[in-house]
Amino acid sequence: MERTFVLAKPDAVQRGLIGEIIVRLERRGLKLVAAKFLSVSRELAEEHYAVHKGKAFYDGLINYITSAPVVAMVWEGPQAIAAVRQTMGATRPVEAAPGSLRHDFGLSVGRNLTHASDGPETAATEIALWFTKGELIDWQRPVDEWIFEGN
Ligand code: D4T
Repeated sequence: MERTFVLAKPDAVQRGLIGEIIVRLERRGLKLVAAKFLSVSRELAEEHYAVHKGKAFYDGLINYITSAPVVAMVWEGPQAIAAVRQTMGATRPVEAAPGSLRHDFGLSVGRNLTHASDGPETAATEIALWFTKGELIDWQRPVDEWIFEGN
């Protein structure tokens, strides 16, 4: 089973879209294994977005992610990384598929509502950056046999 890191970014929190993000992931069948509401420090933001340091949009990105609280989450399921990115839609909302969250609620790449890990290595790094091991909850959900084939 795969795990992926998801952020409801400051714009999603300010716009009252935390529930919308969670309901879409729950409805898809993914299982929540960790969640917390927090203000992002500059240090954490810079570590999370280290790969983008030096790019033209970097300073704006750091200011944006530290500007208001976020909800950090870990979701689990078969191919959870691909499934969550598909539910979120392309990074640029005007390129996101109709029905995806960024399409349905977004317009600007710099206000694109969510973050989701883009591969197994980033998922592992991001989960370890944002959560302690003790914050990741292993729990059983009987309905999984009706969602996950071969569970
Ligand atoms: P995140 O990391 O926020 O989920 O976005 P993506 O994984 O979908 O996209 P990314 O890493 O390419 O970009 C990280 C973050 O930077 C913002 N951004 C990106 C921006 O403001 N201007 C840009 O031109 C790009 C490419 C949006 C997401």
